[in-house]
Amino acid sequence: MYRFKVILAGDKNVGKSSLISRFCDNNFDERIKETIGVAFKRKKVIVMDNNSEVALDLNIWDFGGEEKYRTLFPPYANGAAAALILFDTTNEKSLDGIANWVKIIEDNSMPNVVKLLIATKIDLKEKREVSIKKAMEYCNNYDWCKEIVKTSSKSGENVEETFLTVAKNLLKRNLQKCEACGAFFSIKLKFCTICGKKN
Ligand SMILES: Nc1nc2c(ncn2[C@@H]2O[C@H](COP(=O)(O)OP(=O)(O)OP(=O)(O)O)[C@@H](O)[C@H]2O)c(=O)[nH]1
Ligand SMILES: [Mg+2]
Repeated sequence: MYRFKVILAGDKNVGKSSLISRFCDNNFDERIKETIGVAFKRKKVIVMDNNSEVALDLNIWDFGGEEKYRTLFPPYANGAAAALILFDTTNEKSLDGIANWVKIIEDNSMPNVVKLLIATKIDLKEKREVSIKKAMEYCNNYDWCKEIVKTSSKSGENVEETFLTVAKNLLKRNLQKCEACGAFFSIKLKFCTICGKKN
């Protein structure tokens, strides 16, 4: 099992904890409490690659978006292999925070960190303030941002898919398949950690 640190970033109330709760426990609570500081969950994900199943252990770190916790964010981003950056489609102001979250992530996470921009609460159509088109314009200055993933933790739409995309990218950026035995091992190594053959 390969373990990766995944962090969620975004302003207060954008729906970070709700996304994690839907993914890890298939649960949604309208009265969910704000996150105090930092919280943590684990979930195993199976990814298919080259006809092989690979199990990844995602260590998912949740973060309280409230201003008073901001000083905790850089150390929290330390060593993250993937970062989900959330904005709330019912709150235009939450888009403005993105640049700051991205900067701290790029300064503190792994150099090849997988970044994904997530639009939340897409079930609340009548309250929508941010169109995906507008968000896309805003994010066009990031070369890594090819698409915005549209999610609803209430309905579950695209939640599983989001984390599967993260897992696939983690695999692609961090692991290689041994040509001799078929096991996966770090792309930083020349020799397979299972059979010892040179790759
Ligand atoms: N309708 C709807 N409401 C949502 C969705 N996701 C979150 N919410 C609601 O939005 C509010 C904030 O959600 P949280 O998950 O606590 O947000 P957070 O980003 O973790 O907030 P902090 O911990 O304070 O940073 C709660 O009332 C949730 O029920 C969604 O997809 N649809
Ligand atoms: Mg929270």
